[in-house]
Amino acid sequence: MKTDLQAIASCFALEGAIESIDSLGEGFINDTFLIRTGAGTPDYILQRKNKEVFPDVPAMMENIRKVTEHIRRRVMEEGGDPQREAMTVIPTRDGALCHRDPQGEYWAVSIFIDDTISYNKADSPELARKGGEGIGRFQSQLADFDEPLAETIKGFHDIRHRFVQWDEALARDAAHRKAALAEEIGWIEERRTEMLDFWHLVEEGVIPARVTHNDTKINNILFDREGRVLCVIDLDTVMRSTSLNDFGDAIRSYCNTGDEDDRDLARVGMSIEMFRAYTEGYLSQRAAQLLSVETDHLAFAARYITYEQVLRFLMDYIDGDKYYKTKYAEHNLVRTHAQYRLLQSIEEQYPEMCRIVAETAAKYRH
Ligand code: ADP
Ligand code: GN1
Ligand code: MG
Repeated sequence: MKTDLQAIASCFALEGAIESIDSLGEGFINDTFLIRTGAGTPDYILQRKNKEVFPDVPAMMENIRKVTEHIRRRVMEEGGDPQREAMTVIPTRDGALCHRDPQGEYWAVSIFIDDTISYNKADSPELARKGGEGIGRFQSQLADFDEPLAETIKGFHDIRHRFVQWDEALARDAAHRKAALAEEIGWIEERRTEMLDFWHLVEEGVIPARVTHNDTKINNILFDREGRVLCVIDLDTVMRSTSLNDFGDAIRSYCNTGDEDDRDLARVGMSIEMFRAYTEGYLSQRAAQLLSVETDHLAFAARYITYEQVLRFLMDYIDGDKYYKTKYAEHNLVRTHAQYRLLQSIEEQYPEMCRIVAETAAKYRH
């Protein structure tokens, strides 16, 4: 049945008359639309939230409401523009944070932040530095957030949980692809122990839990025309975890010289220049707050999150492409190879990355 976007949009407390509704963005998870209204009233983002990925959309929207209200208060204290530097969730006309349509799909609306620029990778060290500052600022804004948050995706960056899913996916071999993937499966298995050893520090509380975004890839950040981070969006995965996730996922996207799904592996690699710049921006905001056990693991976080991404793309391919949106049959396998090439590049440059983090942390700690 065709979705009646107009009817769905009308359920929300929008200002102005709806002039158009068009598909928008490159997200892999939700379906996103831009609602244009006339001059003098805001435009809006309408999203079908993916209920296969997020089992409790109302609880997720409650997280987003709490977090965006907190950020809005902080932006106002800092003298910023709360309409552009914080996301604004628009409730339904009945006051709910999301609308459930007759097919059981969940929809949510927020204000569209216009006149912004988005990127898929950093095009200059300056942009990477500003990106690091922006994520540092986001984490600082939420440092005193003390309300409960629902776990919107169970074990999202918990590699022990990911291995349970991985082992199940291999056992199921739902798409009968496993036999052809011995080499790729080996990439995951070779690194299983070192990844679990790292995660053990999180499980033991040695590395503390903080409120983190968990999906800081560069296209989840809106930049202004001066190249500053205006607003961090896609808050579906804001939860308590380790702040290292946000650093690692940002490095994975900002510093890749190729595309996340590049077929030409010669283009893929981690730019140490971008790494230095992002680290500089991030630690300029966060070095004084982070424990040394956190800074000591920042460089490793880039390995951890990139490894996890290889695992997730490969697992989805083995499962028959159920999780991520794909554009062609082998897309998840191409993504796996490109992310693995990136992981190798990060591993090769790891000693230098550790040196850069240590020097930069020392510079900003006091
Ligand atoms: P997904 O979870 O599918 O990645 P996102 O929340 O990231 O969905 O939204 C997809 C894209 O829509 C973003 O990358 C961004 O380009 C655009 N977008 C989403 N929310 C807003 C917003 N409030 N203002 C402007 N653009 C937005
Ligand atoms: C997804 O939602 P989006 O497209 O911003 C995914 C991330 C992955 C990323 C890979 C909820 O991000 O975890 O790192 O794709 N989000 C979710 O590009 O699974
Ligand atoms: Mg997104």
